[in-house]
Amino acid sequence: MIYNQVETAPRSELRELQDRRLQETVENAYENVSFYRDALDESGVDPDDISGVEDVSKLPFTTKEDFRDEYPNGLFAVDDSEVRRLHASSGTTGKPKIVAYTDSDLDVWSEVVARSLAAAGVEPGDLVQNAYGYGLFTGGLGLHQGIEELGATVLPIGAGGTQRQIEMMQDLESDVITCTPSYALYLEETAEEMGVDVGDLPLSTIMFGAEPCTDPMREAIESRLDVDGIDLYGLSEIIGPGVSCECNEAQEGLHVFEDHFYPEVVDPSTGEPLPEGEEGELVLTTLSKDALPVLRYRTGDLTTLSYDECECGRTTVRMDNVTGRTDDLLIVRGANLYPSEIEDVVLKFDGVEPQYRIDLYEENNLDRIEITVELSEDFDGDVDQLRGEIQERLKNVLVFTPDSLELVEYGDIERTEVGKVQRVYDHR
Ligand code: DLL
Repeated sequence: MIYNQVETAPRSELRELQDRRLQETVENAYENVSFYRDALDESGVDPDDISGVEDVSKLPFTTKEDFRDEYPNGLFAVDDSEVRRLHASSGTTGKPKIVAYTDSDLDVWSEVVARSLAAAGVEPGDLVQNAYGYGLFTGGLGLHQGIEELGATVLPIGAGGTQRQIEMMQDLESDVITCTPSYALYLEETAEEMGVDVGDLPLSTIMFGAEPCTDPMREAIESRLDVDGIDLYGLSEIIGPGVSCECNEAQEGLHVFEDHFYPEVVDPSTGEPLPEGEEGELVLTTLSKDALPVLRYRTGDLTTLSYDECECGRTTVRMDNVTGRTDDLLIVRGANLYPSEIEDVVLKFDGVEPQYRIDLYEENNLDRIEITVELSEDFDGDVDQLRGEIQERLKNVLVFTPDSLELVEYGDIERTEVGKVQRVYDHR
C-alpha cells in the first residue's frame, strides 16, 4: 500500500519540493544555529547561493563530532519552549547525541514511519508488536507513533522479556513484529526452547532495522520464522527510524522518503559526490526538520543509490541495504575488510548458525584476528573439514586468512536480548 501519493510523484515535482525545502532548511540553520552560520561563513556560502538540491554540494558537512562538540543543544534551531520531545543516541564513547523534535517534526516522523509500515505491507487493523526499546532510543517511540498513525494496533511491549513476547504474540495473534535482526533470531531460538512450533506463530512480517543484516542473515530470519523480512533504516541525528524502507513488492533496496531527506553518496576519504550506483558513504540532509535541521550529515553508513523504477510504483530513489560502516573497516596486516564481508562468506555454509564474533588483538606490534562461529544444533559432520572449507572460501573470496577460526558448540556465543548486537571486539 502507498501511504502518501507524494511517493509516486513525477521526479520533476519531487525536485521542486526538494529545492524549496532545502532553501528553507538552509535559511533556518543559518538564522538560528550559530554552528551553521559560522560553518557557512567559513566556506564562503551565503544561503542565497543555494537555489536547490543541485547546489547541495556547496554546503559544508556535518559530522558525528559536531554533534558531540555542540552537546547538548548547540545544534537546536528553535526556542526550548517549542521542543516537544528529546531523544538520545548512545555512542560507544563519550557523550550521547541529543536530538530534538517540535510538534511538526513529530508529525513528519509519524508520517514517514507510517509510510514505511505501509511499504512493508502492514495494514490498518493489523497488530504490530513493537519490540524496539522504549526510552531515549528512537526505535521504540518512533515505531509506536507511526503504527498508530497508520491506523494499525500497537503492542508496546518494548525490548526483552522474550518468553512473554512469544506468549503474547500467540495469545494476541500479532501480525507483525518490529525488532533488530539479531533479536528476530533470538526470538526464534527461544520459541524452539519453549517447545513452540515456530511455523505456528501468527507473524507474517518482521520489520527489522537498527543493525546491519547481510543476505544470508536475512534468509535465516525469513526461513526460520517463515515471514517476510522488511528492512527499515534510520538514524537519530536525522529523525530516527523512517528515513528509508523496503517495499514488500520488490524487497530490493530501501525507498528514501526523499521529500523529507535528501541523500547523497560520497567517497568516504575525499568527500566527493559519487555517481549513481557507486558505493560510498551516505550523506543526508533534512528537508523539513524545524528543531534540528541537519546539513549534509556524514552517516558513516556505506550504500549505493539507484534511481531505477521500482515495481511498487514509488518513484523515490532506493538505497542498498546497509551492511557496513566506514568506521567498521578492519585493517588487518594491510588487508582492508568489513565484518559484513566475513559474515557473508561464513553464514553461507550449511552447518553453522548465524552467530559469530570477531576478536582483534595486537601481538608483537602485529594485528591478530580471531573468528568464532557457532555450529548448528544438529551438526554431525567433521568439524575440521568444515573449518578448512570456510578458511578456503575466506581466502578465495576475501584474500584473507584469519589467525584462528574456531567453531564452537551451538549456544556458546552470547546472545543480545536488549539493544544492538556487538560482533566485533577490538582488544587492541
Ligand atoms: O537505530 C534508528 C532505527 C530504529 C532504525 C529502529 C531502524 C529501526 P541510531 O541508534 O541512531 O538509530 O543508530 C543509527 O544504526 O547510522 C546505521 O549504522 C544503523 N542502522 C539503522 N538502521 C539500519 C539498517 C536507529 N536497516 C545507525 N541496516 C545507522 C543497517 C542500520 N544499519
